[in-house]
Amino acid sequence: MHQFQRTLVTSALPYANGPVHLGHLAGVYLPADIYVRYKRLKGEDVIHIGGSDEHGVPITITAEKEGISPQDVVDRYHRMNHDAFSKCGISFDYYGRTTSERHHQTAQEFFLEIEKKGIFTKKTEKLFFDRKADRFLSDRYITGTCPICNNPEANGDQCEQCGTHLSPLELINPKSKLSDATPELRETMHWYFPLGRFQKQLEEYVDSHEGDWRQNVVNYSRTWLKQGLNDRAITRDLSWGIKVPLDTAEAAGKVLYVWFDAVLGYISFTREWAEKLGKSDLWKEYWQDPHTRLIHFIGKDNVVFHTLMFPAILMAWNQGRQSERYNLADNVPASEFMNFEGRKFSKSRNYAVYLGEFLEKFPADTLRYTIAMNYPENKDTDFSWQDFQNRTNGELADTLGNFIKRSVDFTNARFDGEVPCESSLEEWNSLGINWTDTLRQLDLAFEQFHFREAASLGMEIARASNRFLTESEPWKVIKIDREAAARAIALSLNLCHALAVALYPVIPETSNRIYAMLGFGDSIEDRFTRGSSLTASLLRPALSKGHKLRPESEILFTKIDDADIAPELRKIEALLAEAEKREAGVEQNRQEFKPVISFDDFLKVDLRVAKVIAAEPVKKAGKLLKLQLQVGSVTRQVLAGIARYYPPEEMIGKNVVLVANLAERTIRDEVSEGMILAVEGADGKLFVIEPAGSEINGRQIQ
Ligand code: B3M
Ligand code: ZN
Repeated sequence: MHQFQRTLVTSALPYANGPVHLGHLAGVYLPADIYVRYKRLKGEDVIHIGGSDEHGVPITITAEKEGISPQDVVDRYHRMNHDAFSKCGISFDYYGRTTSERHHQTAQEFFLEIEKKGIFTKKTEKLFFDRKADRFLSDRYITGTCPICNNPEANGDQCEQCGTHLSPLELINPKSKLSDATPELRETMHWYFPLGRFQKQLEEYVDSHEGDWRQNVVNYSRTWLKQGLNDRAITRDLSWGIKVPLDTAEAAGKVLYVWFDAVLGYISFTREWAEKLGKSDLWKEYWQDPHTRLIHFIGKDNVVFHTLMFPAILMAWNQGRQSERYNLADNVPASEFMNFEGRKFSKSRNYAVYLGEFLEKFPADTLRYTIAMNYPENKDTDFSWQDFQNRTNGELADTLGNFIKRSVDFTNARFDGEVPCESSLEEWNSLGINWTDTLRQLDLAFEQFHFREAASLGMEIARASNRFLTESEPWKVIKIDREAAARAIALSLNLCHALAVALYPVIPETSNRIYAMLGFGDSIEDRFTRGSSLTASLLRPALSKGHKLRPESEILFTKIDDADIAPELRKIEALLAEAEKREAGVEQNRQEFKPVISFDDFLKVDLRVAKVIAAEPVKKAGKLLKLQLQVGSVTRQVLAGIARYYPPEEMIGKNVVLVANLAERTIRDEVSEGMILAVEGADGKLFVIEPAGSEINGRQIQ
């Protein structure tokens, strides 16, 4: 084990194809931010790199739908997400975009290096091509009928209705989403990354992290490894993306597969960060110095890209090199999912609370705290408005906010806004808080990504502080023993300071407001970069006698009334109702009824039960069966368009419903004396309606 000097933290690059929602925040961005803020508190060298994933087919689909360019789409969502993150206090050192020049260059550099080493393989395959649009169609651009559930709007990669993963070749009646044309199969050549060649190295890599990686991360990776790693296509026939950097005919019109380029974004953005600082080589210390720790924060759906794909790409780069070798990730803390009011967030179904919108109504720290307390570390968790309201009102406002305000107000009112006396170590250690244990537990919790526990430990200190102040009653005691009151309030102020520090990674803005009330002119970030220490802030009182507070206090948290969240709850209800309707399939079979008719009109239709006594195909009319029906004592001949669904012999003996008084028609020289009733199934198949009962032949249906 080597000593780590530096940490590079990355957060999954959200697609710039929609706004990020609370689920993303909970799984990736908040945990990453809490982690880096903690590292900064400890005075460690850490940077947090993130940015937008701006390639990929869904972006071009959005662009086409809206009639704008893919660049317009990514410009919009890059800005939107970047804004939402900064409002939420997610402190990226750099937030890049995969459309940047530097990124294109970096990704191409990797492609060329691996190509030069002869690692890629090339394969020709048949893919759907849209002649009208003159384009190859990626899976997402193809729709058709699902072979499993007959959903007529299945996508080329998956059927949303039954959840089956599909290949476009399996779709019945495939159609191009671009032109509605039926696509044709055409040959095309692509570059493949032979993951299998790195199988052994990857197995060793994953094995070496057994025990320090989360079990789910090891398990997902092993499931893939056990199946044996296959070649993965890393190019596509598309125009939006990073061009395959070769001047050959076979490279024309091809771009890198979005996942191949996206993971390299972490590197490009670190380079851009360094360039922005005017130290263009600094990025190498973060990627190529083996004493730097690399941590990827991601959601569980992205695990294998980070534990197998990306490491394999780096292994391919490193192969045969003595210098400029890249580090592999030391940890990949992948989260489970945070649900929303008991259901999965779903962008496509609009079942989500978007981060930007949320922060227009409620402050970031109340959200950060609630989400930290529901961090989906080992299992899926849930965000509910009720829980958000309870935590805000009870834990943040009543416990933390109230304690800070009472301490500061009392000092300002009765002790001239100054810390009235020195607090001793002995007093500090008699508050009912074991500081050494707390510090150790906090450190473990933050370092091992147990963020729920870290936030709870902070809140425990707040509870103990609140209890101490309430029990020591300095506002009463001061009337008889000013010194005792001074000692109690000095301790309380020191507790305010400790709380600001301990809770800083989770609620940074609040911590800085506490710092300001305590009379510090600069932020916690500034003070800690200049050498303030976490240990010192917790293990002993930090404020000396005479330390001046700011004369005004403020309310740190506003309570949330039922009325504040009522509209949100109503919105959920509407969204849930919609989702349920969709699930029940009501949406799909929306009933459109014909115009109303009178009862007399209805009585005009003579419906009879009839029995099929003979059936044969009609020559030159492949759809039709000629049926002889027994209706009471008479027989009728009817032509029915059911030949594709019923062989003639299967019809014989069936009871059917005959429209007995329909005007005669002649079809293909055959007379049809009525119609039989049938119903169309999901895929257009007809089912003949068969009334049950043996003594009903010839009866009228009423
Ligand atoms: N954009 C997928 C996602 O947002 C993808 C992550 C890339 S990380 C390099 O879930
Ligand atoms: Zn299906």
